Amino acid sequence: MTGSTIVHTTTHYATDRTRWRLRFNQGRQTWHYVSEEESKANPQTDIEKYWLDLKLDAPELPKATTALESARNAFEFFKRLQNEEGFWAGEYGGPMFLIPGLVIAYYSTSTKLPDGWSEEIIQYLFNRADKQDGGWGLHIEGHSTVFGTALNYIVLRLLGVDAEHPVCVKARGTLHKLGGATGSPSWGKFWMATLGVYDWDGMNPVPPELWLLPHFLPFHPARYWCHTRNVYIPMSYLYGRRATAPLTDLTRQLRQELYTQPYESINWSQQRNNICKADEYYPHTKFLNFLNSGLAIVEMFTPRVGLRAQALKAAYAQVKYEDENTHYLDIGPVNKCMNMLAAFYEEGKDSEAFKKHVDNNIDFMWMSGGGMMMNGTNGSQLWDTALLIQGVMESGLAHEPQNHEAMKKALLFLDDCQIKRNPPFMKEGWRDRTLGSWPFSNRFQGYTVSDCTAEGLKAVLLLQGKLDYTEERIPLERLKQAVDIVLDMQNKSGGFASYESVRGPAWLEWINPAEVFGNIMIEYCYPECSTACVLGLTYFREQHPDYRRDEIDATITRAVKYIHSVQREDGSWYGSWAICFTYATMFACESLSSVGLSYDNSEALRKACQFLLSKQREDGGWGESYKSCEQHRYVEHENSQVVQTAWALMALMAAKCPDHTAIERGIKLIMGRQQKDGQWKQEAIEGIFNHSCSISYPNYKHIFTIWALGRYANMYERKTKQN
Ligand code: LAN
Repeated sequence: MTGSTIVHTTTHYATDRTRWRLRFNQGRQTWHYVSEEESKANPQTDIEKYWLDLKLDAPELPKATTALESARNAFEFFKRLQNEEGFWAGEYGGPMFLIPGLVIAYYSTSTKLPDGWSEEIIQYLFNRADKQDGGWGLHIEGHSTVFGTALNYIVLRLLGVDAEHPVCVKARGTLHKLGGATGSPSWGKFWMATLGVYDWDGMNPVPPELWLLPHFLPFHPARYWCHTRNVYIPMSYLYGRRATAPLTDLTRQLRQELYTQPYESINWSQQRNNICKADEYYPHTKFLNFLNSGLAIVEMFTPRVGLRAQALKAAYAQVKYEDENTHYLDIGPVNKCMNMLAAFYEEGKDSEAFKKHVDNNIDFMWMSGGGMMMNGTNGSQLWDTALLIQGVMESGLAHEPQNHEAMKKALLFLDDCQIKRNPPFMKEGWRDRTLGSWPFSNRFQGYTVSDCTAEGLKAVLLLQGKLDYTEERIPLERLKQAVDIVLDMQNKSGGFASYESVRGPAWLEWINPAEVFGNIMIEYCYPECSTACVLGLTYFREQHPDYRRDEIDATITRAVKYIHSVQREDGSWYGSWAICFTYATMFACESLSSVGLSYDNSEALRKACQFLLSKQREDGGWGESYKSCEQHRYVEHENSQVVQTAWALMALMAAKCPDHTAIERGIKLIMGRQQKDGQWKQEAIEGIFNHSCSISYPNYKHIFTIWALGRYANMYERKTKQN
């Protein structure tokens, strides 16, 4: 195998942007680089032009003078981006550690990238290199790290960019200043080891034997957070068999380019715990280091037969369950690429499994005006669509005739997107039920998420129950299934976690080996997820008061108690899935308000309002930096942000904060930033995960603005509420 022949070498790092097409198929969203003839035959749609930053002919709208008019203009624009299946597609980039897994997996398996990918991935990395030092970070807004810089440097080189290209020279300089690739966090060490440019002895062991342990042990991997568990399954398999791509001229060169000393002179076993300070967010505990030292000794004497062979079988069986349970999409892009590599080593290049993996990678790739990225999931279809519907409903816009079609189409999508089966390998793969739930993206990926199920349920209840022009697409039986799922997911604390209920003890975090993320070992409860569940159940109870009534009542009470219990001294809530205190405080206020609490009768809501009001800026807006999530304290962004202003306003209005002037100033800021065609421009990144990594929710600038403006219109501009 000669690596250099597989991914075609590129000299022009761009494609003809007018030839990209976005296709939809039952919730899947995939970009294709089509031929010139095909491109001519099918002109680009507004959706494609919008996401590619090409000019789109959205007309200028009459200037909005009220919040309602502003929301109406916004939806006029945003409707253009709804597709024929009824959902809103979108970019979901941000993390900078995803593309490397993909490109390394393609290179290691001599698989050719589809047309246009190579050029546009290079484009993306060129655009995202730090303007000052030329490196890359953990995510697009982060400082340069070894993880980001070493791995993305490798990507450029594997895709054919010359080592002496100015972008590579600059990035390499930064990598060396940071101490070279030996200081990479463990996930980077892993990918480099599979490529053959880092020695497996320099990696802390990830023994596949973990899968042979009895389940009653509190540290059994089935108890980990499903994302973490699904990353360590294929990682343990590939580690356990030291799966390494054959050396090529290029990887030989990389061995010399990535380090500050000759490759041959590196003392690998000393690199296991060498993590560059710029990368480290969650340092190893002493306990983990102690454990790893022991495991490293055991590893030296572990033969590749006997127990290890059995363990590899057990680990690969788990890879297979995950693949089969998710139509080979997998829970996320990290395990997707690892499972693809595992399938290659275990089943071979011609296997069905490997081919399915290759075919489905396209679901994660997103083409943008700045090049091609890998999304954090295979999209945010359900999430964005369900939230938007609620904004449009609350604003009353859903009743206006020009919006009926859009609402009907959205309902079709919600119908399609609900998961209608349990995972085929549920028990074996340690999965929970999925029948009746809604996922974050589409039903093929098929993981239940607590709040996505609840938001999907809310959206359906609104569309089917509150509009006189929609038909009942989703029968009560299926709504009950969703309620069953939600009821099952509550934890002892009363709170709701993300994908599953909490399965393992909190001390498992002591063995968090990932260095760059916090709180990843087990599920935790979140005010955001808990709120969605409270409201989902509340909406359902209102329309169907008899089904599991006592349990629903009790669940809501316990969840609200949980939300009260995690309010901070200053009146805020810490947000885990978007930035940060502003986001979670909005959710918490919604919960409390849904049980009849308000500024007048709740100390918690008064404190929440005071907190938010204390953060309002001169210009009337709010702006929080992603650093809040890292540092667990409110950190101001340089500028106020439309999205966060909308969140703060939604919270204040939910709490019935009496300070109308403050709310009005916020609304003015949002309206003032609206463009003539009704849209808002992209500002800072909105989302976060694992306390350290930001992620984009570009549709939020339309969804939450419409929602906040709509709420304002109802509370202050309209005499009577319409819904
Ligand atoms: C997501 C995206 C959506 C998000 C919400 C629904 C918004 C949230 O309320 C619950 C948690 C969830 C589902 C979530 C969990 C973690 C994800 C999947 C992500 C932030 C998107 C990317 C991230 C995933 C872990 C990225 C891959 C990285 C690893 C550490 C494996």
